[in-house]
Amino acid sequence: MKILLAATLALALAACGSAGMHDPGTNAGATALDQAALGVAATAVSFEAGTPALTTVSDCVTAAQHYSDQMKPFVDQMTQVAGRMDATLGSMGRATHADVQCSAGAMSMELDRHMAVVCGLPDMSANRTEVEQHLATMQDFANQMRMRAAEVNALSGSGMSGMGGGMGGGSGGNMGAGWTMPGGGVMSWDHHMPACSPGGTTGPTGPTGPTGASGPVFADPPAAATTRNGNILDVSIEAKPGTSDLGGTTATLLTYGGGFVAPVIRANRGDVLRLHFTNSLPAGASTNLLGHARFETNLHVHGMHVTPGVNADGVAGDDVFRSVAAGGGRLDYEHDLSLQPASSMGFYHPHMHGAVAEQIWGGMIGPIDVADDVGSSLAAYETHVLMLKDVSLSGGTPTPYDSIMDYVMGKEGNRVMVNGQVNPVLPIRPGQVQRWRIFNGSTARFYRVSLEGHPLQVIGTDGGLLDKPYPMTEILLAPAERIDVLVQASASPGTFRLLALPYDRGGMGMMMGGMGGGMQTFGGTASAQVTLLTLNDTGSAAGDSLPATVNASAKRMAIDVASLPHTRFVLGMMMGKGTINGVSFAEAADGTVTSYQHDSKLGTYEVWEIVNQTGMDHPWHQHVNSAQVISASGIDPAFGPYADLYTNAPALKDTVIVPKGGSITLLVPVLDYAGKTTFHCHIVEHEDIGMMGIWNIRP
Ligand SMILES: [Cu+2]
Repeated sequence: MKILLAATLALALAACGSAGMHDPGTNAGATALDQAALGVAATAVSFEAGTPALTTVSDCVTAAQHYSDQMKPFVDQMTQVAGRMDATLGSMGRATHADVQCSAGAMSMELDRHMAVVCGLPDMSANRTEVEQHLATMQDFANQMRMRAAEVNALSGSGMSGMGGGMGGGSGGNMGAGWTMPGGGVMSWDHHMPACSPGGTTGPTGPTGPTGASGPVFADPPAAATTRNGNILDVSIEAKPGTSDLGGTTATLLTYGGGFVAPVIRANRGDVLRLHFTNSLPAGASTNLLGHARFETNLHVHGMHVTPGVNADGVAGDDVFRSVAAGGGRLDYEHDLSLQPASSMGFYHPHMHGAVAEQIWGGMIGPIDVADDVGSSLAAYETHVLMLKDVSLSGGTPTPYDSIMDYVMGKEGNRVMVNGQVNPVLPIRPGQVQRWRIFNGSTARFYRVSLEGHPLQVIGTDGGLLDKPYPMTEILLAPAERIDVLVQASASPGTFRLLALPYDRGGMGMMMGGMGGGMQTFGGTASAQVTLLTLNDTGSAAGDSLPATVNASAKRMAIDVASLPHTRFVLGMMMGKGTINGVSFAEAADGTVTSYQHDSKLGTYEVWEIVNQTGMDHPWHQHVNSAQVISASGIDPAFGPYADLYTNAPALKDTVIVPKGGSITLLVPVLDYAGKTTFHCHIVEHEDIGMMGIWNIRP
């Protein structure tokens, strides 16, 4: 049996690209299309009659099929009509078609989500009430989609001649909270319809950019306040609730320092970075869905080659097993960056097992930017930090983790931001070369990054600079991955969008074992195209050029891997838990830890083969030591360029995508620092449900 939910979504979102929009066939047959589509809307209304009984997982699959079949004509209809509106409504078309498509996509995704919840319940009979609630919501969405499709049809059908009276019959929605059409018509969506992504063409706009393009003017993250004494760099970091403007909406978030985006810590190789951490998140909060204290936290430095234990002076290193109490708990950390590569890029974020996802989702992640060596030729380029992060809000706060499926699927937000801004405008001069240090600070969203009309010249990754620029038309960026790119603006002025192209990081297909087999997926992890920022190429020409060489000393490690110890790590998901080699990381109330543990000997090299036996991509992350990708295999075409880059360039990676149904092999140096640390999936929701193990590096 084929699961069509993901396909339905793909259909809705594929049409968001311009190709579908300007399909001459769609335009030519506009009137006939409307009639046909209205015919569909008028007849396909009955969900009750054919709804299958739900008692087993396979029933659930049947139900998924049923709802998918019911939804498909409406999604089709809306995307087709959207295309027609775009072609015929001229200047007003841009917003309208995007809204229609976006809503179709969002509804489809929401339907997927509810289906995933229903089918993911371990015992359907025992959770009858919950199942019925979700089914009711799905029916409601499907019915609403039918009504909205009719509404869109009525509007666009009469649109050319009378937009003012454009709302046809069959609406039934309230007229207050919709989107206003030129000429007075209002397209309404009921209050409980899923929100539309503002990250594309429909987001709220701020002040007008330098010229032409509209949106807030791009801003780098603020720099963290530091005190320097020789190579001692002191930084105070406070976790606390704070209020920020996110693309025109005021939101109360979990922050570092009171605002979002978190400040960037700028350090040098050779610094002793002393982080003075205070946890001012409120004490006394309840435990979360997983049973962990919601606001207990700590501060991990991701991607830093530093000790995972305690420093010689007794101060904590990057010890992720310590916790800092809410309500004012303090801990000082000390990180000796003498062995940290220059030009590398890291993060600071919580690593409190069971609460990581909620805290990062809520806003607690910030970049660490390790400077270039003095005299680097890269200093000549205008450089920006791009911190990518998504969130959804409900009632002005991040939407809560309220089902185990939030953890199984990983949460993606409908508000996709760069440095807390929605689609900001970044000015560049014709011919100018800019350097962008791009961080994926999302909990679960993958970004398939591409710049219209321009290659991205990749010059660095997680662990520092590459030997030369690697031109890429697109590259995947999983949670916690970083790329350092040069962009040379076209000599011809214009605006160019930095996009996250559509990508499907997979779903629950293989988890549900035996329900049709293979790689079929359902549960909405397919993401639509999003505009991250708009590059405004304007002004006087610059005479910049790209470097031929970036870091002459960067070379792939040439080690005969055949003689090295070889370990296989198998990633799995089962019954709402993530596993490594069959073991799910867990911490009992009395502190007892259950974990898969891998022991290594300091001063050696190892080969790690990481195998993904789930239907979903997992970004593998190991602490302390960055590794070289020896081989990578996956089925998604978007994984091809990624695998090519990392198996050929001298890249040091601490986070690597293990694609659905695929595997990666790493050459792992085990150097310089002994102690106990971890490896885990960096869809941090998966870490929270146990896709983590202990890495014990023996002296
Ligand atoms: Cu994962």
